[in-house]
Amino acid sequence: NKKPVRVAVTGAAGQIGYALLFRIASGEMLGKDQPVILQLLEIPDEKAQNALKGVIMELEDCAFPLLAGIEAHSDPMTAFKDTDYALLVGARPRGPGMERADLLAANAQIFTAQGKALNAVASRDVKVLVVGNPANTNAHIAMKSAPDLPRENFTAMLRLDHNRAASQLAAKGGFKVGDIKHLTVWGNHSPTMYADYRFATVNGESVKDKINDQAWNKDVFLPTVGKRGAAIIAARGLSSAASAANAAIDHMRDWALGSKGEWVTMGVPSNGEYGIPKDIVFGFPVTTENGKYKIVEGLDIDAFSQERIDATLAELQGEQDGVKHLL
Ligand code: NAX
Repeated sequence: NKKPVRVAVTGAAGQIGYALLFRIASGEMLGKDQPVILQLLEIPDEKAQNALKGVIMELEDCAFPLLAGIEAHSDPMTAFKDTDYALLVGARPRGPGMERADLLAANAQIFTAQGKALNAVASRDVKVLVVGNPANTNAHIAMKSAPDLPRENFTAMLRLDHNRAASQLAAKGGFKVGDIKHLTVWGNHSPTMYADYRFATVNGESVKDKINDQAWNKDVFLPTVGKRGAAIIAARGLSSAASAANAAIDHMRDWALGSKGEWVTMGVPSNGEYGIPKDIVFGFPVTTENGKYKIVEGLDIDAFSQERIDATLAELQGEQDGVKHLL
């Protein structure tokens, strides 16, 4: 019988939270033998705290055998106490008339405070996943605000983009989505991200050779994956939630339990790989084993790919320069 681990989730009463918590509690993230204690954080606002109470009642009503405890919090300093996993989902959405700089500043405040709280009270091995947008920059801010934690513990979610890319490729090529290996998405979680299937294989054969259509790559595939979030908002009237929660589960499960040699995409702080400056949180292909991830190195970057990587990097540098004075 395993000892319970502590999983903190912020924005727990939001729509991604609602699609996420029940799956964590049922063992889909950390395994069907791993008990969990949920430490849920919402803003102190009465409406949000009430909504959180409702979610907790529903979690109780599921009678999940693996759910060893549930806590409601309004302060990150208590929510992150001894936490082993932290899923930072809550963020400040863009309001009407809000400029990009205002959005960055509002989130910088949230993620500075949460980074400091993790630094002060979380497990020294805490695995942090930032989902709340702008996810890469928020992860960078949290990492910079937590100098006593290893920098590699801070990651951002690119897995939804990765999964979207896999599904588009499967549809185009008539592949089973689960057969696609060695796919990756470089850069920022934004429409500038570069989904790259040059190395992808299906049953050992090259996906690029099977599709062999650069115009489709450039004019259909990349824009479809890049603008998928907007397409979902247009269709549903709400942003992606179940697919985002699913991607968060995939990200954490693979990080904790290993990717068994397969590539997965994670936004992680660069150490200079592929010319990306140190500490920029960038989508890279990684493999995971024993609770650690490793960036796949030595891949050939052709001229088209370099151009895409440069564009998404420029956007990220702009964001991260824009918050520098706040850190
Ligand atoms: P919701 O607005 O439904 O929920 C967010 C919740 O976070 C709210 O209940 C709010 O009260 C709470 N919150 C806000 N600030 C907080 C703080 N400082 N501490 C604790 N809780 C706080 O949004 P939802 O649809 O759940 O999306 C959450 C975030 O995920 C958004 O920033 C969104 O942009 C981002 N996304 C990121 C994706 C990714 O791939 N990285 C994809 C999906 C999603 O768009």
